[in-house]
Amino acid sequence: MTKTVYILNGPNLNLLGQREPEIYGAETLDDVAVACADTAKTAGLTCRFLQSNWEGQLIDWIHEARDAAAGIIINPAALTHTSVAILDALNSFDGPVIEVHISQVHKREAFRHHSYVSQRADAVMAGFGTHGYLLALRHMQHLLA
Ligand code: DHK
Repeated sequence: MTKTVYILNGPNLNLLGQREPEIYGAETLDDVAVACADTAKTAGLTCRFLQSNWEGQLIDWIHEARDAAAGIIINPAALTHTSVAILDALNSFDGPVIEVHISQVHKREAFRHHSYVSQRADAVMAGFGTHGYLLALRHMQHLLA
């Protein structure tokens, strides 16, 4: 049976491709989901790709992943910089966690430089555009081998 990786996306990422394309690019979140499914298949993994604008929904999916997933890739979007609750939920998960940011957050406003999630993440991707999700999946393959 293939291992499942949850790929979780936080607030406003449903608008990917429309919102600030000069920062986040022209690809839509559906494009990213298709590319992730493809890369996961090549890597011998199954991915469940999810997005919510609601912090509680993301936390419920992290709890679900405790039994259903071998690893989590998460772009918490703005909740990266504010959510102790997402950090606490990730601390309840035993497998590898990779944090992804499409943009290079350290080149941006100071409030984007701190991440609560980084205190739990085993690896962090920032500034690779949407390709960062695919690199994260490849690294997840390595971590789960
Ligand atoms: C996405 C967001 O929506 C921002 O709030 C984060 C992140 C950065 C990204 O680069 O994917 O600060």
